[in-house]
Amino acid sequence: MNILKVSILLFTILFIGSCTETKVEELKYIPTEIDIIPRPIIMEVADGFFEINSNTKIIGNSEMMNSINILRAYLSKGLKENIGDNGVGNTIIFLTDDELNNDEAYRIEVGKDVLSIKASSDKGAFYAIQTLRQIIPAEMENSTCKTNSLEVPYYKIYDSPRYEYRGFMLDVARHFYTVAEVKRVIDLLTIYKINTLHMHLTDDQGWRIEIKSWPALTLYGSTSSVNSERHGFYTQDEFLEIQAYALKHHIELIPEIDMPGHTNAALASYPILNCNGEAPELYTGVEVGFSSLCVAKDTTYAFINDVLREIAAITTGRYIHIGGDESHSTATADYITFINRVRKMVRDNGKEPIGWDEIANAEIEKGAIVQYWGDVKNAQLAAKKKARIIMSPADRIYLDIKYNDSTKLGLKWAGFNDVKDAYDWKVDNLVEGVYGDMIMGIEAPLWTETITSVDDIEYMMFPRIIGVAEIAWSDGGGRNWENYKVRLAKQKLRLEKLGVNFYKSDLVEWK
Ligand code: TNX
Repeated sequence: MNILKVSILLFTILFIGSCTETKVEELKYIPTEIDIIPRPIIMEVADGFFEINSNTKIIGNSEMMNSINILRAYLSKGLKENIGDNGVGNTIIFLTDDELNNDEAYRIEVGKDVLSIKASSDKGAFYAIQTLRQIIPAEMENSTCKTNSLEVPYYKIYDSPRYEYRGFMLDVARHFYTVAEVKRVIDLLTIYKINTLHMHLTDDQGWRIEIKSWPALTLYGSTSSVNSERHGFYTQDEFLEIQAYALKHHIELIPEIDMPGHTNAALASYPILNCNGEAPELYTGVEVGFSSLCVAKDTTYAFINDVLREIAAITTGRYIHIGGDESHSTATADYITFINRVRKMVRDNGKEPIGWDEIANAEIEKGAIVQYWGDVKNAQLAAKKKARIIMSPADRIYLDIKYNDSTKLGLKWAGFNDVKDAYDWKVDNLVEGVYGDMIMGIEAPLWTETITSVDDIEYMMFPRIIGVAEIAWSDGGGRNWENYKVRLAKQKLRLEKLGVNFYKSDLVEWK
């Protein structure tokens, strides 16, 4: 017997051997109350079950093939036999429903012979799968033991998101994360219907994206990080790989090139970008507000245009984020001139600019996108100028802020954001004058000054990101903390099965 066969045999024995622990086979899921997060708009359950087994076929529209394949793969992980399109038993069918007026909306109807998923696009179908995933046992997320069948209660669900923008931001500049690590984050975002991944690609501590026309940005500018702990960069091919993975999960990538401040890594890489022609040292600390591109130099704009052109060429999404925050070393008048000019340059490169709330002080037109993070006056100014506002209140949903005094990771400049703080707020009531349609959506940023591993990322994200996802998807009259915390407690097994390192806050009675 060769080594391969021996190891396969050994693996098989171990695999069967471990089956005594988790018996998915014996699992019956008894629905007690609505406990899907984010909570669907309408959800009814009746007596009876649709049984998924090896005879079940999954069929549907070719436009929904991406979702169909994802569901097949998901179910095949936990079922003894793979599930395909030529079973002779009952049917899971994906259908187009053009009456759904939002391409992320979906319906699920479960009966004895048919489980139907209806949507107007693959997006809606994909979110239906995420809901289905929470209806079937959590053991399916990671089963050491395979089951013959699964039962899905007779559910009728109609669902549609409140906000079109449901985001998470990862700062890969303070500390760098590999392609595989970012994919892991995408996998986890998917479950809770987050649809935007904003990547903070550049900052004082490092430049993390290859720009072919300015190679020193990565040859030199990527070699630093906070405490010199984790540096690196993505080649454009790697960026494309992350983006393709995100898109398959219906997540739009937003690259951020932060300017004119937060630019020490670029300034250190090219003396010519500095007003005095001298490059500063690379930076490994955590201060902010000390760097600025040279606003008066033509070279600066030639540089920015090259960067924007290359970024736009590899970005399939609609947006490029230009940062614009904490530019304390740029004179106000210069800042305004700079933002006006750079926003136009983004548009000339075929993308829509987004900026942190400080950009409201520049000449922004109706419909410009402003991301509120901390300055109420900026948010109100943006509202007055009829901007569209992304809500990222630092004192609620900054995921790098500590849960409480005993949290080892994180910062506390914005107070503490415990699980309840991150969930228990009303989007329309947070900033006076900022409400309704002017709010485009919600984004929870994770800055990584103190974060150095995926375990750390997960610990700060979870469970807060689950609450953020619900605010973004299902906010409305009925949402309240007392009800939410009971539903959140039930996510424990799923998070454990997924191997998520989450914070078990005392505020929640984990089941
Ligand atoms: C503020 S929020 C920043 C970041 C820091 C963060 C730490 C914003 C637009 N800028 O540079 O990493 O606080 O919480």
